[in-house]
Amino acid sequence: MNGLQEKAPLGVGVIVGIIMGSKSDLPIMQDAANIFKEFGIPYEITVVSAHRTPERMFNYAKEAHGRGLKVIIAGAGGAAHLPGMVASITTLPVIGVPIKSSNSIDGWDSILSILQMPNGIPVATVALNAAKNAGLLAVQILATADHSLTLKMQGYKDELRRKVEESAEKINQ
Ligand code: RP5
Repeated sequence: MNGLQEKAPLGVGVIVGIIMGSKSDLPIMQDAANIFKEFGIPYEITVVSAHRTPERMFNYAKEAHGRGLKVIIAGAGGAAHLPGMVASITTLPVIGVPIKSSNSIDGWDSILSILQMPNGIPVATVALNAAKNAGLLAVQILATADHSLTLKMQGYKDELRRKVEESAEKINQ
């Protein structure tokens, strides 16, 4: 695969869109895709730049709901306007992933660009580079209308607990 088109065909069963400002964001954003693979959720992943392809961004956000998407995950770094601008166009929930990219000063620029949205246009902002948590949050949003996903998420959390208890036991020995 070329890394940016690994997905079901557009509009066929895809319920999550992962977008990012540059192909250079892919190593981080891949963590979200891995969560959807683990949970068996059809997703698409592509590059949409707010600054370099504003029309592509507008069309993506405008058409997302009609194409059947339920959640959008948007990652960007530096002057990271993609998540907020997409959120301003669509009624879908948007999860923003701040990325410490090559043009980031220290990552705070990415975080604040995505986090400090004006009233009325929320973006659910996860931690720096935390695309995995963005994926998990999207699963939890989808699980509110899908009991089988709730059960899978419970299993995921049970496994986290089991691992911590196992490591605590090892340290105690
Ligand atoms: C942002 O600029 C992108 O999201 C990326 O994080 C950053 C650097 O992009 P490239 O110069 O690597 O294309 O818009």
